[in-house]
Amino acid sequence: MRKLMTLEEFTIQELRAFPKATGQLSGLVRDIGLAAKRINVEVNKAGLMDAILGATGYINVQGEEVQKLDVFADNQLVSVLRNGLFCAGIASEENDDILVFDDEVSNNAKYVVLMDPLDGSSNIDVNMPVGTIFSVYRRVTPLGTPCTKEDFLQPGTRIVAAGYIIYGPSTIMVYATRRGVNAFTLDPSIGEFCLCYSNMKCPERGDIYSLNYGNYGGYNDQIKKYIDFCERKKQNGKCYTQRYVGSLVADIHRNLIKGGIFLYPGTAEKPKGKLRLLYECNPMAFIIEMAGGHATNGKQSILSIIPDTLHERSPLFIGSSGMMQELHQYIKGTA
Ligand code: AHM
Ligand code: MG
Repeated sequence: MRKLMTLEEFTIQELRAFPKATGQLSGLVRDIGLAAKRINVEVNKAGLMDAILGATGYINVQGEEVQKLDVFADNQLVSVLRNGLFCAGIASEENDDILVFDDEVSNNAKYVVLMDPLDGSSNIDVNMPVGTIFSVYRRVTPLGTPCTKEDFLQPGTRIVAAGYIIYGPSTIMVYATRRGVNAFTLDPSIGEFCLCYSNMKCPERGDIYSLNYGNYGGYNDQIKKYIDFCERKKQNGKCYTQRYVGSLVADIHRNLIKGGIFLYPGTAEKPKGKLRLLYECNPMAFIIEMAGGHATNGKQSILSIIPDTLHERSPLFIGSSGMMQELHQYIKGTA
């Protein structure tokens, strides 16, 4: 029988190959994997439980209604990371400010974690995929002291590792470091994430473009022209296809595997669009770039943006490198 490598075995193999590594990052990712399994259990039974499904009635710092599962996911991640050994503090899309763990062990931890505990939560009520997104940064403040906001307001170029978990027909964790991108499917029979795609590469081209068409009227002329081009464009004799789940993790996961481009441009009303730089754009940009794709805000690489605030938003254009080049010709007006 073929033996599948678990996430734990995979991270141990990586450590064996790099004896100087301390194992802190691997430990952190295994902790996130544990929280993801707990979130997965609740997401799977969401339709059964009125107590979990639906809104809490609270409004989060983004001015949106918080779903109960968002709160559950946030609590699980905070709890494993707070009780673990490797994380000095957290910034979460669900919380206004950073959470500094501030105890002796945590103050000596090298890393901070930024996360969107349950992205696409408006999909919960209709049983569509949702996801958890995370990124890990090495702190810039001295070890032995509590982490500060400075540790979190770093550009994406400083990301050490990032990943997402998609709770779909199966539950998959995609995990990227500078050494590559790998995906692990949760095997419910043993309760472990098992390696299913190693060294993932985003195809240089695909035939999928993905955006919220409802915002078309608010886009600038360059973006409108690019979308019009997508409507006419053929790739290998096939027309481009428009696909939009409305759950970033699902839209990016599909494009990572099949090749494609995802756009969330700014509009006249919301020039910075909707997506959050630190919790959504940066981790996705890191994953896609480590897989050979590109991500920009239309003017510069997403990962090079120096953040001013924890919850700032950014337009996001991300996907297959060949399709991103095409888009940029339209943005620059040279197409
Ligand atoms: P959320 O963090 O409140 O769930 O919002 C983020 C989600 C993304 O998953 C998705 O890409 C986007 O919002 C969809 O927005 P829209 O409904 O405007 O197309
Ligand atoms: Mg989100």
